Amino acid sequence: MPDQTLTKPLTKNICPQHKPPDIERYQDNGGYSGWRKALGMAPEDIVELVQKSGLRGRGGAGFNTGLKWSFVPRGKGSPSVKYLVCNADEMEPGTFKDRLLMEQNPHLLIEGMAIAAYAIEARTAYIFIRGEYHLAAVRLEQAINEARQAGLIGPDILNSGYSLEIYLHRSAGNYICGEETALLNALEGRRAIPRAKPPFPQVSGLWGKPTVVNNVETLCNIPHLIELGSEWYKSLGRCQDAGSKLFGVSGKVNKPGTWELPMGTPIREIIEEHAGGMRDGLKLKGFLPGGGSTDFLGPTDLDLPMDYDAIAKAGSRMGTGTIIVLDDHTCPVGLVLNLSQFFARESCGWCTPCRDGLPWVVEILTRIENGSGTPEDLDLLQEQVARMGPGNTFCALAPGAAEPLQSALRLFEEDFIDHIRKGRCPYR
Ligand code: L3W
Repeated sequence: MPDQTLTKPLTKNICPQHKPPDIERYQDNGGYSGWRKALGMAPEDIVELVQKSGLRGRGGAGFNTGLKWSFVPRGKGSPSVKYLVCNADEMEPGTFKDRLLMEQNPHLLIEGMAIAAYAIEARTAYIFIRGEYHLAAVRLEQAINEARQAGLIGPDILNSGYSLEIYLHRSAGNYICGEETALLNALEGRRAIPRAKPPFPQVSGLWGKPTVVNNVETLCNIPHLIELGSEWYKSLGRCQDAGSKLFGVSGKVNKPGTWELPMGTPIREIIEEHAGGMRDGLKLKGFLPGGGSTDFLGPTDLDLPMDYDAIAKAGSRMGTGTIIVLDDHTCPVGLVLNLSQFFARESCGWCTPCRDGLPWVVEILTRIENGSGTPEDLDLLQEQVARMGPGNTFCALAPGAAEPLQSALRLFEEDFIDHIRKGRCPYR
């Protein structure tokens, strides 16, 4: 059995309401030992170890992290300049997990970035952070300075011959900046619109150079994984997916929050035990398992484990792992309208289905919610869902925005019809 204190490797140093550990306390608790170990390993071996561990990207898509790193060209004839970018533009509705890590354990992210950059042979790394995350930015700047002063980043790290600079870049602010290629455009000072893929950033990314973009939580998994190995990491999960995960719950539960739990923890356990169950008198009507751009699931799905494949099999996505609970006193039409307003406002306007489709969806949903909707509006919404689907847009924003809408139309059809029939919102 792994050391009990390390079954929660990401949040082990976190004490809410307190300052994060400075570099001394972080190192006293074993911090930077993963980085010291990594510096004695061949970069290719680190990539192989991470790939074997089964770590999947925690930003929403769940792509195998080591596999992503393995696409970066290396060896003779490969570009000498490569980049690592940490995606800290956390803005998915209902998602507040990366902020916790950055504010409360910034050195863990710096250490994970150092190892990842070394593994892909990058000598420059950026943290692209959401503009509103002021406290996290201040604490990260401080951690970067401390790590540089301690010789753990900067030139010729610990006499290894390897050098790395880490820069913090504050986003000007827009959800689309979190899409990896729009993020790269923003970093280059261009308009933040997504690029066509392929080529994927691992081959042609920032300024056309090989670039790996990883989410904050993904990178925070790396130090312990390197220190304790892939078998240890796999053993943390309660399912075929490896590791621990920050799961969150928002909505009308008793204790909304974020907790580090084994991958594969059943949804019921997360909502009932960790989030304290539904508030008095309310019943769970449905939930979005992984942020605002995932499909609704219903009460019969509560015993599913939170793992990528199980949730996909049930018709949704684990996304960021942050559950939004819908109770039986909250209007599902209003909830989907609220999400659609967000996605419409945050669209970059590059593709027609997103730029024009989302405001149209908002218009129709507003009509229905206000009591002037017609049965034809439901057909119009279905048409929009089809137009915004995968393959019709440059990036996942519109297809993601379509997910809660399409599943709400199916699971809560009666509610939509009731609004139209009664000519008002029955929840008001
Ligand atoms: C090489 C291939 N690389 C995929 C890489 C790709 C990227 C990663 C995931 O959207 C989701 C989205 C949101 N060769 C590759 C390849 N890659 N195929 O793998 O790629 P992809 O395309 O599956 O997803 P994505 O476009 O990165 C991310 C969802 O996350 N989401 C949003 C979260 C938002 C936040 C936030 O606010 N910070 O986390 C929530 O569910 O809808 O589906 O690196 O290069 N053949």
